[in-house]
Amino acid sequence: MITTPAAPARIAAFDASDDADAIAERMLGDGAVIVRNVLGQRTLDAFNAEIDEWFARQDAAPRTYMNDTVTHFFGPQTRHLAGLAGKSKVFRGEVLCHEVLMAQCERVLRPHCAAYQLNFADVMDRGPGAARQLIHRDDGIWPYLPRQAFPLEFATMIALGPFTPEMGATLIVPGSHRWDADRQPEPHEIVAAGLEPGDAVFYLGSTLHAGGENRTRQRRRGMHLSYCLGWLRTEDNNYLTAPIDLVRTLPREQQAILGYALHDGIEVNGGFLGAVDWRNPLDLISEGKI
Ligand SMILES: O=C(O)CCC(=O)C(=O)O
Ligand SMILES: [Fe+2]
Repeated sequence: MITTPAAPARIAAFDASDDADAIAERMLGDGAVIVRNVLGQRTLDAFNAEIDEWFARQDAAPRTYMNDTVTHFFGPQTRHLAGLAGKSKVFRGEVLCHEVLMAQCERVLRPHCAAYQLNFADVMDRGPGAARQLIHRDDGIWPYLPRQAFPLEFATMIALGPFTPEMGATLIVPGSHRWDADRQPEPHEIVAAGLEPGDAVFYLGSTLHAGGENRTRQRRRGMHLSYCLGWLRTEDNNYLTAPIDLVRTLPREQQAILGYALHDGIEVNGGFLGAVDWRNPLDLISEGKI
C-alpha cells in the first residue's frame, strides 16, 4: 500500500490588529497562533537598550539554575533576564498590560478565574550552539492538578530581534493541547514559529513546544512571558520580583496583574484569595496603609 506523507504542521498567522475573538478561537482550537506586529520598533529599541545594559552587567560565565535538570534544560548558551516586571520600565509600561495580550487573557483565562495574573516574564537570549530544548508543556509546573478541560496558562514568545528557524525559533506542536500526556510528536507535526522582530507566537500552557537549536552565529533574543489563572501559584515569585516599594508606584492595573489584587471568587459562590487584613491589598496600597 502506498501511503501519502502526512502534511507538515502549520500555525495560523494573524496581525495584532485582527479581531481578538478570532485569534482566541484559533488559539483554543489549534493550541497556538502567530500574531504579527505585537510590539513596534520604538518599543523594541527602548526595550533592547534596557536589556543590553542588564546583560552587560551580568556575569559572562554559563549560569546554573535551581537544579541540574533546569540547568540542562536551558543549557549553557542561554542568557536569561528573568523577572522583567521588577527590572524594566519599558516592560511594565508597554508590555505587561498590552491590550493585545490582555484581550487574549480575557478570552482564554478569565472564564476560569476571577482575575488572571502574570506567571513570569523573561528574556531568553539563546546563543550560537544552543541545543534544542526537550519538548514540553509549560503548564507542567502544576503537576498535581488533574489534566484540565480548560486552560491554566496563556504563554507567548515575542521576537525581540531576528527569530528564524535556523536561529532556533520556538518549535510548536499544533493540536497537542488535546493529546494524551505521553504522546510524542512525529517530525512532521512540529513547526518552527519563524518571526520578525515584534511578532509573537501565542500558545496555551498545554501545547507541546520547545526552543529550537541555534545553528547560526547570531543570538536569538525573545521575550517569554505568560499569564495564568489568578488562583494558581505563579512560576516566578512576583511579590519578590516586583516588591512592594516598586509596586506602590505603579498604576492599579499593573499592581493587579502582578498578583497584588484580591482574587474575589464571590461571584461564582467561592471565597477570597490574597487578602491582607481581610481587605483588598490594592485598596490598602491606595490608602497608604501598606
Ligand atoms: O526559547 C524558546 O523558544 C522556548 C522556551 C521555552 O519554551 C521555555 O523555556 O519554557
Ligand atoms: Fe516552554
